[in-house]
Amino acid sequence: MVTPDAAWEKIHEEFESALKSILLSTRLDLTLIVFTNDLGRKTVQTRVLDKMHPTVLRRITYVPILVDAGATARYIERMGLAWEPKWTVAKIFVYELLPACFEWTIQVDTDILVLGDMAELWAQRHQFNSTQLIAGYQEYAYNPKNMVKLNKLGIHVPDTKGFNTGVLLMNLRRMREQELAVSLVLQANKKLQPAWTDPDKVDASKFYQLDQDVFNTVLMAFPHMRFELEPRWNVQGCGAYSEDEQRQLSARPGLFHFNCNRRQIDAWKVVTAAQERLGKIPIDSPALCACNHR
Ligand SMILES: [Mn+2]
Repeated sequence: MVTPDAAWEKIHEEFESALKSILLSTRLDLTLIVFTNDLGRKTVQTRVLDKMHPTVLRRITYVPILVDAGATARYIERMGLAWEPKWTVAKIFVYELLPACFEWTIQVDTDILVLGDMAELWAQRHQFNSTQLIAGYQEYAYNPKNMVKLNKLGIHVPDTKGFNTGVLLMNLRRMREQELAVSLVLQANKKLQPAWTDPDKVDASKFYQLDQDVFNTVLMAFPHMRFELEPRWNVQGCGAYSEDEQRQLSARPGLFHFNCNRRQIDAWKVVTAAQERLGKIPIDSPALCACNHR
């Protein structure tokens, strides 16, 4: 989970609600890795974990990782890029930021609500073939213009929908082995800056693609690395779902992702009912121990 400086209260609220929904949806124990700053680390400790019931706390191993200094910045520097790292960049370098003993991870934004059993999503890793390394689902508010720029560099990017990075199941071991692919794209991006349409506005020393663009660039140029999740694992606020799709996704929901100002999915019955149930369960409740809240 990634937490920016600004709007911490909103993020804290999102984080708490996302975590509660995860705990309620599965019996799995969690290694909770939170990418944040020092304030975020303390806030998660004092306002969330310290308040939890001991039986619930037993399920969680908390691993805060500070991204505003340290490994991310050094990694970017090593590639010769001067860049103000955005918070979400941690997603790209997660395989570098986590200890080598972490072979797999599920990476999620804070703006989510989980209703399906995370154990089912976790089990999807057994379905990966020998070349796949990241699983996700398509982006509903995708801008293909970013990809066109890469075609100019000879990186072939087919005209297909991109990947949303709000929910990713990652084979970290394989990502470490394939580090070259990500590096290549970052280097390509650096070379690309002067070719942008309005060069006056572009600082060539800075890196402009956000995490999702980088993932899409890699995964579209190297589609054999990509594993497609079922739509139920990333039901997006950006999505323009038909009534039929809504019915299907509501019948067996996995995870709701409130992107695009929550737009569509916020009003779905299954979402409002789950929000209401979650709201009635305080963070210190032993009910978060393990059950299924659907
Ligand atoms: Mn999000």
